[in-house]
Amino acid sequence: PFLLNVLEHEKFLNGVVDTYFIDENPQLFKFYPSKNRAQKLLHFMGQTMVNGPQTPLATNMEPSDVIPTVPDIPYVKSAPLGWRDVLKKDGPEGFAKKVRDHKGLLLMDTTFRDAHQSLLATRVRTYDLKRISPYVTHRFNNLFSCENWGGATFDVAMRFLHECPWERLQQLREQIPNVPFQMLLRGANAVGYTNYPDNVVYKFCDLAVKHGMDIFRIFDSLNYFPNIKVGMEAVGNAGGVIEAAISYTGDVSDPMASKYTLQYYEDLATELVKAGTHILGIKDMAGVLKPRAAKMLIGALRDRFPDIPIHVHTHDTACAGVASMLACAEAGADVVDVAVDSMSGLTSQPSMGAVVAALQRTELDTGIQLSDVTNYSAYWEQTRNLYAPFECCKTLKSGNSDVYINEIPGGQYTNLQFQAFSLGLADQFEEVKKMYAEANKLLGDVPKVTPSSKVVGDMAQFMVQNKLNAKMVEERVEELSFPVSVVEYFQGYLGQPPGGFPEPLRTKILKGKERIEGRAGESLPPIDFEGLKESLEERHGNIIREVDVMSSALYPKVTDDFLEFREKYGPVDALDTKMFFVGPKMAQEVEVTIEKGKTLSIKALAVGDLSKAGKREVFFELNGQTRSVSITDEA
Ligand code: 3PY
Ligand code: ZN
Repeated sequence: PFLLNVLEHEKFLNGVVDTYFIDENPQLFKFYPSKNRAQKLLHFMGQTMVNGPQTPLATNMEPSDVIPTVPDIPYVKSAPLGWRDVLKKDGPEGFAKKVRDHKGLLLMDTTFRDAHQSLLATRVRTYDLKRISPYVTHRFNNLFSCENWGGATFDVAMRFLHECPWERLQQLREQIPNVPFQMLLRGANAVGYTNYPDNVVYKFCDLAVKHGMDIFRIFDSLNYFPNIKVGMEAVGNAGGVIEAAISYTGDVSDPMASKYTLQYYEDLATELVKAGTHILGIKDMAGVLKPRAAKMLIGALRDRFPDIPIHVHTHDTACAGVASMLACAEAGADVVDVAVDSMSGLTSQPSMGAVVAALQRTELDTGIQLSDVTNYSAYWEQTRNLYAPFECCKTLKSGNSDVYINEIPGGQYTNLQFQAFSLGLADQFEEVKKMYAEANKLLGDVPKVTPSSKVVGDMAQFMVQNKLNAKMVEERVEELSFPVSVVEYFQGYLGQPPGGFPEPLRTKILKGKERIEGRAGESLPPIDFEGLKESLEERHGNIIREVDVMSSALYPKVTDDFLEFREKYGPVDALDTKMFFVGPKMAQEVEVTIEKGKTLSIKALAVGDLSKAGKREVFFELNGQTRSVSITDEA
């Protein structure tokens, strides 16, 4: 598939080639990949037709046949002004001040990130995000922000959707110039599951800003301030808006609470404000902030920090999200998180339409039109049907107030269920949820959010599989072989938990293994980006961009696989979603735009018989001409 570019050199073409020609022109031996993207796409489609989906589907539900209708936008030449224009003009501090001075309640729309991370296993593709982006630009210019990046989207984009997360960000930025973009940054863990060297976090934020990111919600899964601080500094240096966030757990309205009290949150908020956060984030990742607790917490923080905008995030797992967000708004929050109606509720965010309607004609009016929400929601209702194979919440048909007991984050709920199913523990999912609460206590009662939530989840599954309860774990700790994530947590790889590690459990589990007492990232040697680039080029040729190097620093194996896949199959992100997941229907003509102004017309014609060599010829019509690809039948 590689073309030798010596063949295109002017001197070579003119026959002026002496023996030094090659020595003097080392660039001739840098190869670039073949440009035949159309043939590669046919290859991908042929693979899907012969061997089934090229990305694992979670269930046997079929993506629906719908082509979601994009609502009309008014014909205007340019995008209306939005909060991003304020940010560009006034910078992060000026932006924060104007947000604080704003009278109505502002909304962040999570539809492009957390909503589908929580409901559809993060599988929504750039293709569907881009289609609705002009509508967001024109009808939702009042949004505080559009959350569209970070969290699990980075890794899932490459691992399962075979698309580049950086290209997603850049392409959405081109479509939505006026609404600030927001992302979720896991502090020193960036968009991964473990501490990275500091230079990775710094460069990651720098590249994110360069590709269009504006506001960074920065948290740490143990509320460990040194981990949050690394993220804050990285974002500040990159010129982004710093939204340092407290991960909320427990119940401040419970008079018996002894660990996660108002005082605990006020102290942490004070640290974040002192460290220079532009906005104070409250991240209620499980949706356990009850309305009364919301009033107490936001009220206390509002009194203490009258000048800092407060931005609250929640999940609607128990169906109390709208009530809580209204309570936050009344207690003085400036911004709350919602998802468009058809992508809201349950483990996702509360409904945008419900919050908009509740505040109409009040002092807190959001300035968003309910009819626009309806149109936006209709698009997403249809689009969601394309992702039917990932609607796996079989047990989550309704709200679940047991979240106040197990405190499972919204984003983890579906994941844990997937894992329970794949381990053959489907019937025991209830048991896993109960054990999750016990595992949390064993690990020291920690905030549970990526990656600490994974540690608690792994521990819970381990306990269910081995028929252990907390007491039995404590009694038999020396003879048990714990999951790697649990051992690493106790070693201190994620940071230090509030109140310290539980003893004697830690000592007994570690059995003399190394302990990190401070911040893990501090002792990690910096990544050599140049060296990494060279090693990527050795494997993939001369196609490596700065962003690929960064992706590889975060997820080496996933990035290698992604680059190899792209080399083999071309821009599969250009295919519509049903086609991407399950391939084309026979004889149906589809248009695929592989770049602006370059559209292919493709029709699948036939799949040939199995040859002696175990292959099948798959026939297509490509722009009116017959083409075929030869595919090994893996069955
Ligand atoms: C993530 O880290 O991806 C989260 O959404 C945490 O809530
Ligand atoms: Zn969330």
